[in-house]
Amino acid sequence: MIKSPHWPQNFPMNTRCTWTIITHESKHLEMNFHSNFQIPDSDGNYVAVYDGSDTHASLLGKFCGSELPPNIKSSSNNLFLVFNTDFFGAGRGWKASFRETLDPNENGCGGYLTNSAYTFGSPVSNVTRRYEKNLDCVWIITAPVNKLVNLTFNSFMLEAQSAQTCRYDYVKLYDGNNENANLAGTFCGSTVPAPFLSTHNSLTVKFITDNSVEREGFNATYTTVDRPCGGIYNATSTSLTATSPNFPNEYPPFTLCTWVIDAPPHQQVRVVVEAFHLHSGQDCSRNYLELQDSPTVRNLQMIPFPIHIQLPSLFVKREKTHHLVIDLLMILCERHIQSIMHCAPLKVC
Ligand SMILES: [Ca+2]
Repeated sequence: MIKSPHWPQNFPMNTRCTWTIITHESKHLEMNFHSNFQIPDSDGNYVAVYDGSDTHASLLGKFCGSELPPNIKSSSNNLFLVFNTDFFGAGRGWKASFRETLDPNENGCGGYLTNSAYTFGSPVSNVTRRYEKNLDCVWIITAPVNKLVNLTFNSFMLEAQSAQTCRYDYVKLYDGNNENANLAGTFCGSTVPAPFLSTHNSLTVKFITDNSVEREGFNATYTTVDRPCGGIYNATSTSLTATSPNFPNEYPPFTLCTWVIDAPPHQQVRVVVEAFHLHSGQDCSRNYLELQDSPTVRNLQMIPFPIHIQLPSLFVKREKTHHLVIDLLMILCERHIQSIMHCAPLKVC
């Protein structure tokens, strides 16, 4: 464990500290910052991590602010840290822990996966046919934009939980591209976890083992699949069509689709709802189409319900930002036509 000077009190100004972290030659290092990371933002305030023994090694990250940095893995057996502060603003600083781990490339303990489909699992000893002690493996799976990651466990045999908690050996799934993303589940024991479909185009799988009791481990396969609806799109002068799933047939129940549409700077997004038919209800809480002018402004225009829009219905962004979010929530089903939208940038006068 290492930390900034005076932690958790404010660190001193105009200070430079360095740390060299070394482990066994065949091993690698993983380092993670703890919560309450706080380095006031200024040019001379930062903590920098280098993938080697000095600042000539490649820079893995330079961090300040209050957002927790991602976990870091070395490509060799050492890491070099620099903590620099200037005369502007003191803060609590940071605390980090590190541990030795396996080489992601040679032993399959984690790595960055970008294939459209791949099978991976716990690194297993050739002698015992069980996983090793003290593992900390992280796989980060990234699919193309507007694709999702579908992960299925083929086998799963880890040390059992204790007091209903997976505290010894476990697998954690994070619904995003790092360990700060939403935790989707923690698994241990011998029950094979259910398949998992990511919310966006990335998924992080973490595998931890402690220093006693090893089992056969796990094996999992992921595939990348198309989103059923929604996605991130760039509006151009050519119209883009968005529809509810299965359009023009009945949409599935309990579906939330989000389209994020960006236009180039100084242009607007124009949406024409050409067809619209959601299930009738008391209000908009169960089935609705919502247009937001930016991610932070909600309910700019919520189409009231029950409704059958007179066509064509036109929506033009009012703000001069170039970001539009469209949410379509469908809980009850209705046959026939639902919604279709065209988007095109519109020049701001
Ligand atoms: Ca264990």
